[in-house]
Amino acid sequence: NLGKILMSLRDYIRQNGISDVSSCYHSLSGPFDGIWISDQDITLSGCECIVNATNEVLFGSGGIDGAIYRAAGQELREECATLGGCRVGEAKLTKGYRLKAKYIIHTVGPRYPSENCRENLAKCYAASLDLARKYDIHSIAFPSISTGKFSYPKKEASEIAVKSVHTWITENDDYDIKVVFSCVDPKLYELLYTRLCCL
Ligand code: AR6
Repeated sequence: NLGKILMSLRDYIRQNGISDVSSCYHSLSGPFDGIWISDQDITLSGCECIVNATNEVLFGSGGIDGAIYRAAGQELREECATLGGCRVGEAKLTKGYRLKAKYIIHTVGPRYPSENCRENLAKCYAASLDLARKYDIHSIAFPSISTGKFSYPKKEASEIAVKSVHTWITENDDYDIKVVFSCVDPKLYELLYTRLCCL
């Protein structure tokens, strides 16, 4: 219920244009073995890098993709157009433009159902973290990839997300990185939180 009240408050604030306070009341919980969870809109994240759940042509208009393009501005579209697309399970990096985040990592989640969708979803998290490490990024916010338009069941997607991020952190324990799941959907928040508590 608290999640629903916060979502309504967030909508009220957005509709009334009081955007500068909307980052003040989000909750950040953790760390759960190095991983955090937040109910904040990812476009407002204070992390050095945010991850975009996009499509193969790196040109979206709805969901998280649309929100990131609107917040980052036209220059982001222009840079994305030079990247030659992105395959499912892979990741590409751009600047963050008008976002607080310095970088955006764009990854393409699998549609559900599809061949190897479980492996491909896990690959999105690992590929994004590999790229973050390559660019010396030390804080990164993830959305719940594929759980919107691409219809991945939320419970299974949450298990895969937590497992793949946790595995990556364990395998890269020489590298200091703060990973945040940025989750505006109360049901997903609860599922991710529950998985994180089991670590
Ligand atoms: N902050 C955090 N999470 C968000 C936000 C936000 N501002 N907005 C949405 N979400 P989706 P997909 C969550 O559909 O399933 C796009 O149009 C949302 O609650 O954006 O990977 C692309 O262009 C959901 O749980 O991504 C592709 O064509 C999650 O983000 C396609 O949709 C992902 O929802 C990608 O589909």
